[in-house]
Amino acid sequence: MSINIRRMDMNAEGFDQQLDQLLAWESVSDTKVNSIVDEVIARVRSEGDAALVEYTNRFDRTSASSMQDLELGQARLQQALDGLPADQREALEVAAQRVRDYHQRQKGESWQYTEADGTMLGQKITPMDRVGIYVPGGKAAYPSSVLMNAIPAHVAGVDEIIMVVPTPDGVLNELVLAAAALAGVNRVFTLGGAQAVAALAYGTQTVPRVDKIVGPGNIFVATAKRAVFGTVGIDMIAGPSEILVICDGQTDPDWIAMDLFSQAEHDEDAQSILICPDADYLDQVEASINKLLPTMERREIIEVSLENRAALIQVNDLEQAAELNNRIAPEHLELSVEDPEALLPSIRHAGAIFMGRYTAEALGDYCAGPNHVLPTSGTARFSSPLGVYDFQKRSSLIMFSHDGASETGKVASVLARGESLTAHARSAEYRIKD
Ligand code: HSO
Ligand code: ZN
Repeated sequence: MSINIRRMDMNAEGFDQQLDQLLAWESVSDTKVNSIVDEVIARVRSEGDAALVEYTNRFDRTSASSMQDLELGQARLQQALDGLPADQREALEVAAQRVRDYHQRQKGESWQYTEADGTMLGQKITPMDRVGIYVPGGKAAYPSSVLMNAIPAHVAGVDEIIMVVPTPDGVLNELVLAAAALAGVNRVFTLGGAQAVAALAYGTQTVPRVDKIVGPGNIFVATAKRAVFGTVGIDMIAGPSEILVICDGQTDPDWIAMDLFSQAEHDEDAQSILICPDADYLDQVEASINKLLPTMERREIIEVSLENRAALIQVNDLEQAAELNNRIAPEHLELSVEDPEALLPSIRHAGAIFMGRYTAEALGDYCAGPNHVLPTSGTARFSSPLGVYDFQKRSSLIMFSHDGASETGKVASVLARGESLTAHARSAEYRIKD
């Protein structure tokens, strides 16, 4: 039995409408979830640790008697790292090192310059004091995401990185703890859901309040992050994974089918799109999909994802493929073509661009080096991968010499009087030389 995948032709009538339908996805906002989350946040704010212990015992079926039972020390993280099979430990270490090397290059530097009259202007970069990293529990617990969220914060110079991870039924994920040990996480609390987000945002007797919360989570976590935004910073609210492949029709179709599966297996809402100028090649990839699907462990998820949200799209040429990519602005773009560098100037919007037939997107998810936390749902039009810059902030520096204060003060005085703000004007005028 073959599965049903949408076929589209960019030059056919009605394409624009079909494309809108294909891309339609809205993050769910549920009034019932909102009211539960509001109540959880309010109770954590007013009762602190006691509410955290109660919610955790209830939602995660644990039997903690105090917050002491919900914190893991550094020794426990190190124990997880030491207990890993050698191949897993080595892979995790290589990945952590590659991610660190890449992110080192993103560090922003402070700068300043001096004008002729001695006035100095500049920009000072300061890392955040403390950040919180949310790591989902259960089946969506990805050690790679611990590395991708914590390492940029560590490289930025954040003083304290606090991780929260739910442990349903008290079950700990050893790989997640090992990744935390490698990534420079300072404290770990086995908390999850809206209560963990509230604890990080407002602080409790035991959990210190942070300046920013990053990391993916379920609808309760996403709703709680939205609710505390403003009190703390948050990263983007991620939508389902997406992959868009532009292929010239010369790559082994099995490779492309598997690349599409690799994002489809994340969840039923994930989106996989292939664009190619060669209709026969689209047939070949479809045949590969049907051949390989029965061999996949997560075939049920892949099948739903492909039937609901995948598309095989024919275009005239690679330039038209690039134009379509720019309308979609995908999270991940694979340029599976002979000369990806020639096509690169035409690509304007994508979270990450994987160039050439050998560059499987999956490598980027784990160990290429760049971050795998990327803008989804078309937001690559205006936002960027998670990076060191998300954990640093900028302060402006201004220092006038007496000459500078006098000259520039005259300008300020005129503008202030134009706004009828006399204190501003006089404050500047005091410093004008006679
Ligand atoms: N592709 C996901 C990240 C990930 N993949 C983690 C495997 N593990 C982000 O879109
Ligand atoms: Zn992935």
